[in-house]
Amino acid sequence: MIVVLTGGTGGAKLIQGLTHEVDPAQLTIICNTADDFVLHGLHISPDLDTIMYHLAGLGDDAKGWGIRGDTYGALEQLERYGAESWFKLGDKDLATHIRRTELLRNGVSLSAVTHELCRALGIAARLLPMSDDRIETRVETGEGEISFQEYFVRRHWRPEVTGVTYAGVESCRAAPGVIEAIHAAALIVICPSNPVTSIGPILAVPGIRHALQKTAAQIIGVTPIIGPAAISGPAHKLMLAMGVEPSSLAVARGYADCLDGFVIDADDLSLKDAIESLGVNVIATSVRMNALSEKRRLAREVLALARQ
Ligand code: GDP
Ligand code: FO1
Repeated sequence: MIVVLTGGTGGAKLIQGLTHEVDPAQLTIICNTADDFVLHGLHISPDLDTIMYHLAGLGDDAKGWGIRGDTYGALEQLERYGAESWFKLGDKDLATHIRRTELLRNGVSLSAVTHELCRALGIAARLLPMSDDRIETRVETGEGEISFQEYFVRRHWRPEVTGVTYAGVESCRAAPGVIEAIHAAALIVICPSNPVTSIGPILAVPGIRHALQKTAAQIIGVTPIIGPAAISGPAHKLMLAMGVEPSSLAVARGYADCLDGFVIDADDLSLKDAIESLGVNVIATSVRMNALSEKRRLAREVLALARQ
């Protein structure tokens, strides 16, 4: 069994590659839920949905999120009513949030809702939220504390960040099956996801980091950073705000207590020795994934590193 730790868009690319290289039924995907928020009275789980749509073959590769070919009629109408429209919810995507919200209101857990949605979409892989409890990444800025979606989408990651916290994480519990999957895995892949807002919250869920340290599985990470900057998004800005100089070395240091192997970009070959001195096997290759062939090649390299 292969366990994958992921956020949304960056992780979805590698997971797409993995589903072409191994039987998807072998995959258990543990997904960040600290980006979840409520808008229009609906429970939105952006990372779960990004991964779910990609696993179902519905994902929008160009945007990285949402459903391919979705329309925005409902959002236009909401806008006419004066509702908030900065978060672009497509018509089909809205159906996911309506169904999820209804089931949650009926007392169904987020993991059971996710299972139900994935079953309906014919997904063979197992997709687990990191927790059924509410955890929320809060971004502290010079203008006050805001949610991650407000910072990322509404404010286009412009406000200066002074800190990031995961509200609710200390008292949350890992979702059913998460710790068991980590212990039962032969390989665990830490996706090239945002280390602060995607992997950070997963590792902060009580029991997950400890399970990663104890499992007999090979743990392989892939960097989301080339040189001093993220391939996309604000990961480097958020690392700086956490007092860390952004680089693949810094990402590897953050995971070093769990890692067996780490994949960095060939442009960062000069960091290989420093990362290996953390006791981690390193390969330097091209970590950019645009075409499916690149996603598949990187997935194969991760599998090969685990076999080494
Ligand atoms: P989010 O929850 O939608 O932000 O998704 P993730 O946290 O999974 O992904 C965001 C991270 O993916 C960013 O830090 C990017 O640098 C990284 N990323 C995006 N595209 C690529 C890519 O092609 N290759 C790699 N290695 N990382 C990528
Ligand atoms: N990202 C954007 O940059 N703009 C959007 O309007 C937007 C809408 C959206 C709707 C549903 C969904 O599941 C994801 C959406 N995302 C959007 C992506 C989302 O903000 C990011 O993938 C992650 O939450 C960042 O971790």
